[in-house]
Amino acid sequence: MSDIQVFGIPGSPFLRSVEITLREKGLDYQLHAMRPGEHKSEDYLKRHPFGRVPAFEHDGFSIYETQAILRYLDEVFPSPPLTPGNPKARARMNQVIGIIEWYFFPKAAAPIGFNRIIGPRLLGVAGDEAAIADAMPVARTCFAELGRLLGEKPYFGGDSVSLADIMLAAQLDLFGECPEGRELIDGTANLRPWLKRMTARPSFAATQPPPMLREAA
Ligand SMILES: N[C@@H](CCC(=O)N[C@@H](CS)C(=O)NCC(=O)O)C(=O)O
Repeated sequence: MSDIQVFGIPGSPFLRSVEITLREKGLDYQLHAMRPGEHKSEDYLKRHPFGRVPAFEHDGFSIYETQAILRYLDEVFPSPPLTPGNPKARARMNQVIGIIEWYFFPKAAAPIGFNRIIGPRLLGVAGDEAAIADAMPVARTCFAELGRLLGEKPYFGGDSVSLADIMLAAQLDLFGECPEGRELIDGTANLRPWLKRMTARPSFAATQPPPMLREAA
């Protein structure tokens, strides 16, 4: 039996991507749920020197960076596969993961989500409206591209769920909890039905963010 340990702050979409992937593969794991701030503790920084979540350990092998964790899980536990076999479909999956990491999360979801959701609801600090307004143009570009790349397909990698679908749906399920997120998701015709399909999966139902992040904005 494998020993799988996951470290993170509940509510983090990156942490949720790891938990969803584990559940899609039917793997048991131990979640070390941390409080906000604990990810900067001396102890945790030994595991993740950049002080971010999640971190992961499997049979003594420690690793951080979500996509590295997901790709590792998909190789070591290949069933069901979450990486398309076809090179073009795999490239699309990788492209979407790149968009999440380089544009969507740091330039749109982090500034908008922090100032609209995490700051006011979790940390009790008022949101910075100028930071939200500044992030909207790149957020719009992200959604236009994500809608185009999904096209008529059921999932980003084709006919079955891929790591990109898991990572993006975990992000959008939380992002959709603020007015800007809802407007952007609903304004991209194919994304709302795709997100509904993704969040209906048992792996998503079992990894809900804390209710305080979900309250109607
Ligand atoms: N590239 C990292 C990003 C992880 C990340 O930014 N996680 C956020 C939570 S969703 C975090 O740790 N934020 C805390 C902070 O920046 O202090 C990964 O893929 O794991």
